[in-house]
Amino acid sequence: MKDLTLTVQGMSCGHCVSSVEGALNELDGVSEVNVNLGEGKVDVKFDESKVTVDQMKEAIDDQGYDVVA
Ligand SMILES: [Cu+2]
Repeated sequence: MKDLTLTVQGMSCGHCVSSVEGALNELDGVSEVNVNLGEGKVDVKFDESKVTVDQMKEAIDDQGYDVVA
């Protein structure tokens, strides 16, 4: 299990938080998602053998938000 913090731009309200959380939780291998709206940070706990960082970035991107780091 690995921890990662992504910096995401464009999240502005609770709806954005649930969109990002929902998209990440749908991925097999993601076990925990925590969005910090004020800081624009997304903490994820995931299984490296099941899901890649790129897949998680893409899932966030698909919701209309930019992963900048
Ligand atoms: Cu929003």
